[in-house]
Amino acid sequence: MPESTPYVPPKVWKWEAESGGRFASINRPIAGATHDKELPVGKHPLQLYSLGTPNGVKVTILLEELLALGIEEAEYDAWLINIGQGDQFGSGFVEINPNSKIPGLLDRGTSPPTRVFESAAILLYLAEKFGEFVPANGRERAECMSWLFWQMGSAPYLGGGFGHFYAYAPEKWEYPIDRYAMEVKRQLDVLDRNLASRPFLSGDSYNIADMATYPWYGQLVLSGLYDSKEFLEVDSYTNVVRWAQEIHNRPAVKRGRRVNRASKSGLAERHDASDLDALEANQ
Ligand SMILES: N[C@@H](CCC(=O)N[C@@H](CS)C(=O)NCC(=O)O)C(=O)O
Repeated sequence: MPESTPYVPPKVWKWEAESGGRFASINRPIAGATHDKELPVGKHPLQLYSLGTPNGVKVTILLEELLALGIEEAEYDAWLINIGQGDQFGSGFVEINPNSKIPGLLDRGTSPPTRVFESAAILLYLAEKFGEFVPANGRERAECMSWLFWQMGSAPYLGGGFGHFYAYAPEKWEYPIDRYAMEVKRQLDVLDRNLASRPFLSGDSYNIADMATYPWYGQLVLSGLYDSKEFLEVDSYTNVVRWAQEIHNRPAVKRGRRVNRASKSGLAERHDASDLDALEANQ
């Protein structure tokens, strides 16, 4: 095999060419809007601008769970932000999320309207607004916050690290795949040990920590995100599989998974509970 020349970084990094791989064309080293585009506004106070990725689905799961409890004020309009086409860099979206990533929420029920970005901040905002799915105080709340923030700190190693190098990078490189596979397996073991002694991540109650973690680590063990089921031996994390399956089967979770998905089994946009009812009736 020919020896490859090791990369020597220049003194100053310059953005000269796309790095290759999936998503290379939307990555930029600068923030801010690239074009003017107002966001659409629907009839409900809650306007969600998102996509049915793991980070997006966290929020639609919570909203559907709130609606399933009969909280009508949680009705929402969900608009599709197509990150592959650069919608996240439109001026209206950047006003809601200066970080140009889905999900973004605008609560027009407050005066002035409240913008919220970062999926965990959105989960916490909604859970506190409606007083559900977050323990009010004490040790239980601390435990819920700990797992919620654990998820936010950990998932970038799964998606941006392991997923990127295992599935999206232009070539397979052993060093980064080894590094991130090891970290993701360690994270799965953290979850598995925790779930050995309790039904849900923070104890007996199903809450926003589970809703944040299921779309990443739950989907990883159930369907093998990045086609990695065998590679990571995900079936061996039996407590995670049991926990994920239980959440996966919840009716509200099934509904939440379908929102902001431009596919036959999903809805690109959702503006009323009846949109999902109709979809479910047809399948
Ligand atoms: N920490 C953020 C991450 C959000 C995120 O990475 N969103 C991705 C989709 S899952 C995105 O919008 N990517 C578009 C881009 O990077 O340009 C959160 O949890 O809300």
